[in-house]
Amino acid sequence: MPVPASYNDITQDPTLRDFIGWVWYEREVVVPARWIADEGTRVVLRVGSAHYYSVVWVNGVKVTEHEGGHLPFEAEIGSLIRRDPTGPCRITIAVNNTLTLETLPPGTIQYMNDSTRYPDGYFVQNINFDFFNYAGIHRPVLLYTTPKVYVDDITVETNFMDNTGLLRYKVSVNGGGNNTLNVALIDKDGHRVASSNKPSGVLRVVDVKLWWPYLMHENPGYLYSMEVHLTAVSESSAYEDVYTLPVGIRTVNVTSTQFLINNKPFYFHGVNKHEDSDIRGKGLDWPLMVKDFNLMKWLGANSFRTSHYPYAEEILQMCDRHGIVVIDECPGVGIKDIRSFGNASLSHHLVVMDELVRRDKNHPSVVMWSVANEPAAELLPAKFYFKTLIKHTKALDQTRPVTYITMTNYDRDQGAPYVDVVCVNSYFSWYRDSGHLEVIPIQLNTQFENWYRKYQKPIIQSEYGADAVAGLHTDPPVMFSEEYQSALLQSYHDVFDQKRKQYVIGELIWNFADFMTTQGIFRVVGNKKGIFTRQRQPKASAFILKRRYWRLANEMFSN
Ligand code: GCB
Repeated sequence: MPVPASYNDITQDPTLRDFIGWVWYEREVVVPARWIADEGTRVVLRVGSAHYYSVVWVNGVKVTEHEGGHLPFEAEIGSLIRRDPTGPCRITIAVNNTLTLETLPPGTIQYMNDSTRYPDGYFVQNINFDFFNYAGIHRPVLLYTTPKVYVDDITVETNFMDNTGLLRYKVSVNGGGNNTLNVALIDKDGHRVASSNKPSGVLRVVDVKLWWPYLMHENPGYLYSMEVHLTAVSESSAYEDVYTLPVGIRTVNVTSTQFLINNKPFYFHGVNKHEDSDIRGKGLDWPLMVKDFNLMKWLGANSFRTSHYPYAEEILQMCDRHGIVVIDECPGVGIKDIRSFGNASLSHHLVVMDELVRRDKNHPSVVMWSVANEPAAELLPAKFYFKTLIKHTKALDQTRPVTYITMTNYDRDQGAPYVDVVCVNSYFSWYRDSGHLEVIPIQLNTQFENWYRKYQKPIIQSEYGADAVAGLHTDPPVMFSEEYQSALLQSYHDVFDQKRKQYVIGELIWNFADFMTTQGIFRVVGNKKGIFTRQRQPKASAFILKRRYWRLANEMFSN
């Protein structure tokens, strides 16, 4: 089985495509002899992500286990491989994709006990989310080394005053010893613009070049390099560790009507994505990733939401470099059952936010955390659940706003008082009033007015859209044709154009591309709400959005 990739679509075997349970990956590798010989080297095994639950062994010895399908985990394996320095290193990873009421996303296993209708022991996996539960090792598995004393983590928070950039940082070192640290900030031309020898502090950057979003500035995505140089002496050995972190200097603020980046109003004109494509499923794929960035830039999109789980770090690194703004969503999708609001679910959700913030906190492109998508926010336990979750996330990161994506009626949403930005999904003239495009102006207007009147917070239309089968044409527009999708989008846009003068701060189309879902009577080989097909070819709607997004960009640029 190739890695990285989902295993589901690789073979011709239908039982593997729809498999639920444990699968096993195993491979022998040869580790460089000097890694083994040098006791002062830490050898780390790192898994970018594996969906959903993983147990990892090296040479038959369990080294770690991890819950959660979209974030990295690692284990130090140096002492283990030193036990048998001449033998190969056998890495075994067992992965289980079963979802329960307490996983994120949640699901249930349902046994079908009627022996007149189902074979013995027959069960199905039920889920409450609209994408295929692809499984396997989705991101690269790496072996890397550090010295025994090493840079374990860096946190940066940025600000600026007039022309001076302020970079507050903290470096944590693990492994003890007598350390010397040198921290330097290098600009794109290779000039050292600030430095320090303290583990934490503030670097001042004169004539700062700020990090700006794509299409908001002629030089978007400006990154400095923060070079951290550690030298340490421990038990009479000397160690040296160097880590380079790309740093963008920018601020994010929210008022009751605006989203500000570097104190200027930012309007999200972007997309919702999925990690999804033919054959590889959710596996990381560089050509696909670069293609998607080219398409987003062609479209004039300045942002996307990582619906409905954290994406690969490589994608966020691209966002930093290209100035694409990100709403970073955790896998809290499909939390519908009241039993998924209990303590066990909440504590796992808090751990996932810890892992997510630790991984993504230093990306300038990430401007907001989304802790969930369309939870059953009307249930009473949602109040405590979201209050706790949002408070926890704000304590982890005091610089970014926090939201979750809602579809609950504004009057019954228990968590809305705690979010910084209201993010609403709606599908007028699709799931309700199907075929009646004429209701969009009134219903969308009512939606915005109600939410704003009640909460006085800026609003993002975090999803809207319609399925369109590429190549299907009807005039007058009929559902599932390219014309209907285009007409629906345009009706939404008319209302956005009125409300963005007031408190609507963004619009994210559902979806960037068609994507695979579970089989069901509402989906014809997947969800077809993409403005691009799954193979990344444009539908008519893509050209409508392209015209609109470039117009919006020109407006923002000239302001
Ligand atoms: C939604 C969900 C998204 C679905 C979409 C749809 O509200 O957030 O995951 O795919 O609607 O197409 O139904």
